[in-house]
Amino acid sequence: MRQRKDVPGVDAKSLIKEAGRLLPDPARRQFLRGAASLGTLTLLTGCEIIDGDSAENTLRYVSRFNDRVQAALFNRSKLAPTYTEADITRPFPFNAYYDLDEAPVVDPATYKLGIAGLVQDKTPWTLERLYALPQLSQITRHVCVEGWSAIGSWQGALMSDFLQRIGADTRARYIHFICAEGYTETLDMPTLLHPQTQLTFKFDNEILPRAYGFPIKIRMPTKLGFKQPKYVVAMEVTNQDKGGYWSNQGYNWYSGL
Ligand SMILES: Nc1nc2c(c(=O)[nH]1)N[C@H]1C(S)=C(S)[C@@H](COP(=O)(O)O)O[C@H]1N2
Ligand SMILES: [Mo]
Repeated sequence: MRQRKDVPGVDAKSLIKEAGRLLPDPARRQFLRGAASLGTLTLLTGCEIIDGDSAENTLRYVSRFNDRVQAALFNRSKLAPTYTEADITRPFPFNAYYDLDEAPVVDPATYKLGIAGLVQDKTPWTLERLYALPQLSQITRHVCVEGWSAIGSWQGALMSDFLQRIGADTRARYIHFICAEGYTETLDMPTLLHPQTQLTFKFDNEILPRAYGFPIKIRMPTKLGFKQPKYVVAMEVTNQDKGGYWSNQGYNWYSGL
């Protein structure tokens, strides 16, 4: 995706409509059906939204409220649907904020996954060592906020196993991921500990091609596509939300499915 999301102007009507769209269900339906006003928004979100507050601030309050509701509803043991080989979308789409020929080229010989923050063992991981980890396979649906979805097959290490191996403090709130071309994403710990969250090395049983994030993609069938960093070069276990490429531009941070 290329376009920055439009933040509507100070026009109260369009602001309320936009804020309503950001609300999680069922609050959204209730809000849009009923008397949608800044007053009701304040009641619903518990944030003090005052007339004259900038549109951007108001939307930020509502989006944060949405994050809290989604995080509270997230069930760590509820599994996303899985599919069969025959369901795999071929060719699987490539997506990034640039064209494929501009995608990062990572040298496997010198690559190391950097580990930082609240972790006991910060030794960087070579690909040889990563590939020796026990691996799992999943065929799940990838959903992009731009309005397409596709079923793919991914293989890699279970993220919760990897975190245990490096002695990550899983009481920390987040992990911040950094990608080769500068894309970043912060993910919440409960999602990272979900049994389908994968440190992914392969697509369709072949080493991840450049298009799909060589050498590492974080794959989570419980989140929208833009929350799933490709070309990951470093991760930091932290209690600070360090944002992400698209959520910094107004997309909902949590973006659960
Ligand atoms: N490093 C990086 N990761 C990224 C992106 C990106 O531009 N750079 N785009 C995201 C978006 S919006 C989507 S939909 C998926 C696309 O993954 P795919 O190319 O494997 O389909 O990657 C996500 N991860
Ligand atoms: Mo996406």
